[in-house]
Amino acid sequence: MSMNLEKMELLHRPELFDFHGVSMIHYFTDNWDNYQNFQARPDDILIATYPKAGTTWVSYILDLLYFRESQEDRLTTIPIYERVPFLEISVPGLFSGKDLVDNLTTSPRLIKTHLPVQFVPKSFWEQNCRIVYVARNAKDNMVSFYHFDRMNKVEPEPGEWSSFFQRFLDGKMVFGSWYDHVNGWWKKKETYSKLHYMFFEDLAENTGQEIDKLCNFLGLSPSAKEVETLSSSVQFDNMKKDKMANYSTTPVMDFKISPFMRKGKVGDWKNHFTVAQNEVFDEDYKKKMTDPTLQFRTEI
Ligand code: PPS
Repeated sequence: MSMNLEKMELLHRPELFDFHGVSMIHYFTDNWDNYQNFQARPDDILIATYPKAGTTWVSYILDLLYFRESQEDRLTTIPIYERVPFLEISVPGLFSGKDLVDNLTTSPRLIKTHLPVQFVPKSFWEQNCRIVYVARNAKDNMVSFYHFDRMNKVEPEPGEWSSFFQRFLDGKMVFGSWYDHVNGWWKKKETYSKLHYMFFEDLAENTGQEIDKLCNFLGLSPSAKEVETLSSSVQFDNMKKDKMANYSTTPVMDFKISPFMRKGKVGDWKNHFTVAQNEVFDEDYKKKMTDPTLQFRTEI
């Protein structure tokens, strides 16, 4: 895939609009009919997340689990966003996630999506594909999203932190409300057994244990030594310096504003939320997050 810098400069920041009840931007809806008709294969693995919840981290883990030994070249030559294509993205002349997935020659194919559960192409359900959902606590997720929107030209302008904060609470973000996203996917677990729901905070606290759980779900059985090696390869500092994992090869992001691998921490929200914002947030959170079985940790 060639990415044309000149074309990127012509891009304007997109506007949010309502799409079947979810805030979206045209880069993720232009190709709607095409990706809704996506033909999944039974061994496809879908990595689903709300933006900034740990997609790249888990994509990288899965990619190494499946292909580290057999396709060593891949690690040094193919960026993660091509190894694990983003199904719904379409930036004319630059990216079509659907085409990238269709051109994958790997088995399994690893596919990234940020779609809320009700937008997932039906073929994934019909083929009974494995799905890994990663969720991150709302406060850190919001902060990470804010910095991402500052530096990523295919995202809407974030505006000031205080207005971004309010928009997040109102669910007026790209891919809609965080609250609806994490709850929608959580509920899906009740009726779809091939869904592994994991948390960014658990992965940060005990990477090896989360890799073990993931492998159990995937039917893989790496040795303890392999899990230890993998766990160390995917720590933040290692991924941050890896050009094929840190997004430094894409022209749509301005790392002078903020790097993609920014901090990778649990609890960075404390450096952004004012005391008053935290109170407003907590009050609103209680009203929206009424399912006692879905619990997040905002510190570890
Ligand atoms: S995207 O654009 O939606 O695909 O972004 P996503 O990959 O979901 O989220 C990016 C945030 O995940 C952090 N990250 C990590 N944290 C800890 N360890 C590792 N290995 C790791 N890899 C990515 C990344 O730094 C972003 O979070 P913030 O808080 O902004 O640093």
